[in-house]
Amino acid sequence: MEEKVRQIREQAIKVIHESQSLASLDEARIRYLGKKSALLELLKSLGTLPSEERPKIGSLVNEAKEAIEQALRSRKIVLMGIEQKQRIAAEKIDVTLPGKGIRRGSSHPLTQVMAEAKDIFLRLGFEIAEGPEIETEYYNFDGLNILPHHPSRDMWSTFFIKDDVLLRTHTSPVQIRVMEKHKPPLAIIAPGRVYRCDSDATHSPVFHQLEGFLVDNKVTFGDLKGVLTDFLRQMFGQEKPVRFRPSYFPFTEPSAEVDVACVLCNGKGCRLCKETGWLEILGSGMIDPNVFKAVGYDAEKVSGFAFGMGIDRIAMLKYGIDNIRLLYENDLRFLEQF
Ligand code: 2NM
Repeated sequence: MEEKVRQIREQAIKVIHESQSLASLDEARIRYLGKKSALLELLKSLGTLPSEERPKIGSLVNEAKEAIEQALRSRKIVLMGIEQKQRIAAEKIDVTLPGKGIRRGSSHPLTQVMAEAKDIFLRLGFEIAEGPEIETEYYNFDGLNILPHHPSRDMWSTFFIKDDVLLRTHTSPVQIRVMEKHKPPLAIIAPGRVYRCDSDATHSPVFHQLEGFLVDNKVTFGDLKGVLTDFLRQMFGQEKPVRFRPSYFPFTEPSAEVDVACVLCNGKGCRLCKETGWLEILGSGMIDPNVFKAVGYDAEKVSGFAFGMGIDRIAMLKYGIDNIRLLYENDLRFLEQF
C-alpha cells in the first residue's frame, strides 16, 4: 500500500513537471486528483485495511495529495509565464518595418502651367477674378466691341445654348464684369475654361485661357511691353528673345501679338516654329475706347492694356506635347510623367 502511494505521487509529479501547456496540466490535475483518480480510489478503500494501518496510509495519501497540489501550483506559474511570453512574441509588431508604399499623385500639366502664370502676375500686383462659363452675347461679344454683324464675330466659333446664351469663347467677359463693378486703378487676371467649336491636334472644344488687364490714368503701350516682357522672361527664361508684332483685335487699338524665340531651336528655324524661329504666345493691346464706354468709364481720362493667352498651347510648347487630346484623356501613362 505504502509503495503504491509513493508510486502514484512520483508519477504524478513527473507528469506535472513534464506537461508543456496549461491544458495538459489541467488534464494531469483531473487524472491525479479528480473523482476517478487512483489516489481517491485508495482513500475510499481505506476501510478494507486493518484499523492500525489506516492512519498511516491516510496521512501518506494526504501528504501525496498536498505534494501534487503544490507541484500543480508551481508548474502552473511556470507555464503561465511561458504562455504569456509566447503570446507577446506572437503579437509583436515591428514598428520600424517600412510601410506599404502609397502612390503619390501629381498635379496636371495644365494646372502646373496655370499656377506658374498666375504666380508671376500675382507677384506683379495683379489680382485674380472669376466669372461664369455660361454667358450672354453682351458680355462675350457686344461689350467687347465685337458687334452683331461684324465679320470678326466669326473669329470665335461659338457654342450657343439658346438665343443669347452661350459658352464663353474667352475669359474677357470677366474683365467687362469687373470693370462694370469697380473703378480704376485695376490690375486683374482672369484664368479659366473657355469653349470653341473647334477640334484637331492643336484645338480642343474646351481649353484654358489666362487673360488680364491693367487700367489707370496714363497707362501706356510702354507699360504693356514692360509687364508682358517680364512675364514671358519669367515663364520662358530671362535670356529668351521676345518680339511684339502688330495685330488686330476688336477690343484693343493698337493691338500686338507677342512671340518668344522658339523653345526648340531658339530662333534658328525648325519644324515646331514653321522655320520662323518664333512662337506666338499671347495677344495684347491698348483697350479700345468703345470698351471703356460700354463699362461706363471716361475714355478721355483712363487708359489701359489687356492681354490673353492659351494655357494649353503654352503647356504643349513647354513639354513638347504634340496632341492636345493628351491633356484631356487622363491616361495615367501620360500624366505620371509630370
Ligand atoms: C486678348 C488679346 C487682346 C482682352 C481685352 C480685354 C478687355 F476686356 F479688357 F477688353 N480682355 N482681354 C484681350 C486683348 C484679349 O486675347 C488674345
